[in-house]
Amino acid sequence: MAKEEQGNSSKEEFTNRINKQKGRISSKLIEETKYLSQTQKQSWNEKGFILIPNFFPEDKCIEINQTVIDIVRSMVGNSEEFNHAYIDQGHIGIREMKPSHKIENIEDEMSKVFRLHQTGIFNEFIKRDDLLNIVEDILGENIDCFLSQFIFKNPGAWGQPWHQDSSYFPFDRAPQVGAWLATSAATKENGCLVILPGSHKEVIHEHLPDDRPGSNYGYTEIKDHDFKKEMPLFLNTGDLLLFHSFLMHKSYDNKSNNRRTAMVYHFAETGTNFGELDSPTNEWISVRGKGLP
Ligand SMILES: O=C(O)CCC(=O)C(=O)O
Repeated sequence: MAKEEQGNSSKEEFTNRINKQKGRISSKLIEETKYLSQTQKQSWNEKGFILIPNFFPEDKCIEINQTVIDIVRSMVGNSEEFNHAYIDQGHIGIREMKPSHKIENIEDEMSKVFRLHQTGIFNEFIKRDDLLNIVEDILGENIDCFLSQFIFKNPGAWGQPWHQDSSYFPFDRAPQVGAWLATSAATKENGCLVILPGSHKEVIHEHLPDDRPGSNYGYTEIKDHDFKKEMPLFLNTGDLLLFHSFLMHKSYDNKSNNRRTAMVYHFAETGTNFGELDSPTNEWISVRGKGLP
């Protein structure tokens, strides 16, 4: 089988797996709250997200970006040959499929780094009380962080098409909470996130393979929906978006000459059952409540 056909067939297998979640519903609303303001509660229940401007200091965002670059340089330096994916020191690094027009260093060719939240500044972030208080009002007092990914959106990279994160999470309960921290400014030109407010109230839709040439493995797309009411989120460095895992979202292509970066975490209720075979990118760590040692 030609290399490209192999890629297509594994993309198809991946999409079939994703679509096992089709039709699931997560209509649970926040009722009692301890920490959220009335406006935040309403935003979550009606729109599926909470936006917190200026959540994390800019110098700490720069530190996150630099730490990931150091991880990537060491990861690729430790590897003997050109790879699409790298595994090193517990982290998983994935290269961008679509080559950037501006390559000087290995980080200019990367797409994502997973499994960062066990240590250092990445771990400090997920233990912040001001973050976990909000997550507690949504998920309850027993909380795990199960996924972390740093997203390099280098100049020329495609945006991720419309999707619902729960399509990736074949768990026994929902929702999960995504926390998308802008570690650089996110603009229309450099590929900001775009959401469809209120779409978290819908079921998981069918996701089809992203068939753009050079699109990343794992990108799938909702096509059976009207997205005219899309809302781009132009964010400053340090702004935080918390979003429901059923919320439809995508990101624009990076048409600028600069990298757009984000540190993204996902939280679930402790005790969530992930089925027989968990994704290798997941790593379950208790951050509050009964799962703590
Ligand atoms: O940051 C991006 O470009 C896309 C991120 C996204 O869609 C996600 O984290 O699910």
